[in-house]
Amino acid sequence: MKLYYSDASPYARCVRVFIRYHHISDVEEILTDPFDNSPELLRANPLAKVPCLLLNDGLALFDSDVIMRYLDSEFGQSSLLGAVADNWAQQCHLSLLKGIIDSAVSLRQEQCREDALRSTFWMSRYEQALLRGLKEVETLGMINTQELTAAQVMLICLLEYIDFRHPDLPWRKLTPALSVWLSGVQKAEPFMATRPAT
Ligand SMILES: N[C@@H](CCC(=O)N[C@@H](CS)C(=O)NCC(=O)O)C(=O)O
Repeated sequence: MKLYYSDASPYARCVRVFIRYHHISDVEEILTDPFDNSPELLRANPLAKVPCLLLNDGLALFDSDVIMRYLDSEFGQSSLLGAVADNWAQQCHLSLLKGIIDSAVSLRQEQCREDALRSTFWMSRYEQALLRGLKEVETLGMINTQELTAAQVMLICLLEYIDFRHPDLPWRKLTPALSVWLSGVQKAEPFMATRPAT
C-alpha cells in the first residue's frame, strides 16, 4: 500500500499513528505536497488532498476518516474505532474533533493568504469555534480512559498541530486539563515518529 501524506497535515498524522498503532508494515509513506497537484496524487484522489491510501489492488481510499476505519477493520487486533461504531454520542465526539481540526487548518489557510485577501471575520470565526470546541472536549471527558482511543489519537494530533501552527492561541489556559494530559501522552512512540519537523 502507498500512503500519500504531508508532514504537517493533522489528518494524515492521525492515519500514520493508526498505522503504527496497528503495527502495519506494508505501507510505503510518500511525502506529498498536495498543492503540487502531482499526477500520481490526482489519479488517486481527484480532490488533490492528503491523506490518500492506495491499496495494493489499485483502490484509492480517502478521506482520513475512511482510511482510519479501513485500517482498523482490516488490521486492528484491538480496535481503536470499533467500540464507537453504534455509539452515537461517541461518534459525535469524533465529529467534534474532526470539526476542530477543520477549524485549525482553515485558520492556517486564511493566515497564509495575502494581507489584502485575508478575512478577519473568518479568522475570528475559526478561532472561536476551535476554542469553544476544545472547551467542550474537556467537559466531555474524552481523556478519562487509560486505553488509547481513536478520539484520543485525533486529540493529540490536533493539540500538537495547534502548538505547531498556532503557538499563540491560549488553549492551555482555557483547557488546563487537556494541557496536562497532553504532556503525559505525547511521548508515545507513534506520536514521536510522526511529529512534523519544525
Ligand atoms: N477531510 C479531509 C481533509 C484533508 C485535507 O484537507 N488535507 C489538506 C492537508 S492538511 C490538503 O490536502 N489540502 C489541499 C487542498 O485543500 O487542496 C480528511 O479528513 O482527510
